[in-house]
Amino acid sequence: MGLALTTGGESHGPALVAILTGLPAGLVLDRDAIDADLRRRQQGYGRSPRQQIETDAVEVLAGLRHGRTLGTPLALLVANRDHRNWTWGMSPWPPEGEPEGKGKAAVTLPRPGHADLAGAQKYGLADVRDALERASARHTAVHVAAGAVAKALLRAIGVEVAGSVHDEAGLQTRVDEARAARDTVGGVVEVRARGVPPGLGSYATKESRLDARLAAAVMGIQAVKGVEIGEGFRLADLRGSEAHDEIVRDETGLRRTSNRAGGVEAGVSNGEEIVVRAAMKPLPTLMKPLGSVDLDTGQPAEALVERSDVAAVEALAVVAEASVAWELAVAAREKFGGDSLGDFVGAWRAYLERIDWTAR
Ligand code: EPS
Repeated sequence: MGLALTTGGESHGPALVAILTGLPAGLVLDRDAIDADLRRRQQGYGRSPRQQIETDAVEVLAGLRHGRTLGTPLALLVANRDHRNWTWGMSPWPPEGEPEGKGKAAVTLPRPGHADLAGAQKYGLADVRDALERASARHTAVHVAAGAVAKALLRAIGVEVAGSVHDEAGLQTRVDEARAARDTVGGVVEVRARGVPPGLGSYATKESRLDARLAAAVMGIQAVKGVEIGEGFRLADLRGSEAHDEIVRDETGLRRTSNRAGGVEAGVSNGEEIVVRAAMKPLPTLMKPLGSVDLDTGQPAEALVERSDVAAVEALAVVAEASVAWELAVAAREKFGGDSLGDFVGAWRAYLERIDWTAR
C-alpha cells in the first residue's frame, strides 16, 4: 500500500485532522519532535496575533501504541484553540441560542488574492467564510505534523530534510516597513534534502516524476506562486556544457561534480542533495484593502479587512520542508516497500549495496 495523506479542518473550526495510511509498523515517533515542528511553524517575524492564541500540539487518535506505529492508519489531530471564540459562528451543527462570538455576520467582500471570490462562484456560497475557512493557511499546521512523521521515516534511511528562508537578511526590515504601510510581503524559501539515494521517482510517466511531484507538493501550499528545482529558471540562460552535472566515481559511488539539477534528473533522484525553492506571494488580507465588489449589492466596495499576518515566509519554510519530506517519504515507500520498518530499511540497505552507493 502506498503512503497517502488525507486532511480536513477549517481555520476556526474545532480542529484540523489528518489520516496517514501506508506507514510501516514499528516506526518510533517522538511527540516532542512533532510539537517542535508545530511550534517552528507558528514562529517567525510578521505573524498574526492568532499565533498568541494557538499553542499547536499533536494528538494521536489511532495507529500508534506506546510510541510505535502499528502499520494501521495513523490519525492526527491539531486543535484550534481559537474555536472557543467561534463556537456559534463555526458550529458544525445548526447553532443553538442567540448568535455570539465571531463569524456571525456573512462575509460578502471578497479579498483579491484569497479564495473568497472563486469559492463563492464555484460553490454558490452566500457567505464567503464557507470558502476562506478551508482555504486558510491555518490548515498547514496538520501538514507539518504529517511532515514530522515523514521525517522520522526518512531518518531511518539516512535522509534529512531542512527548510529555510532563502534570503533571510532584511526580512525584518521588509516586514516592519510593510506593517507600517498596512501592507504585506512574501518571500522565497529553500528546502534541501540530504542523503536521498539515487532512484526515487521514475521517468516512466509524467505523474511518477519526482520533480513534478515535489513541485506539486510545494505549489499546493497556500500563497506559493513559483517553484524551481536546482538552478531552475537560471538554467534557461545557460549552454548545455554549463548546465549539466558531470559524473565521476569516488569512494561513495557515482557522483556529480556540481548540482545544478538540484538532485533530480529525468524525474529521478540522482543521489545529490535535493534542492527545491518556492516563491510566496504577499499575503492577500490587507489592512489597507484593495478594491472589490460587495457580492450582496453588486456595488464597488473595499475588500474584507480582518486579522492576518504581515508575512508568513518563515512559516512557509517549515511547511515546505514538511511537504518535501512527505513527498520523498511517499517515493521511498514506493521504492522500498515493506510492512515493518525493518523490511523497509532492509530493502534500502540491499539496494544501496547493489548500486554501491553510500550517503555523503
Ligand atoms: C490566514 C489568516 C489568519 C492567519 C492564518 C492564515 O488567520 P486568522 O484570521 O485566524 O488570524 O493567522 O494562519 C493561521 C491561523 C496559522 O496557524 O498559520 C489565511 O487567511 O490564510
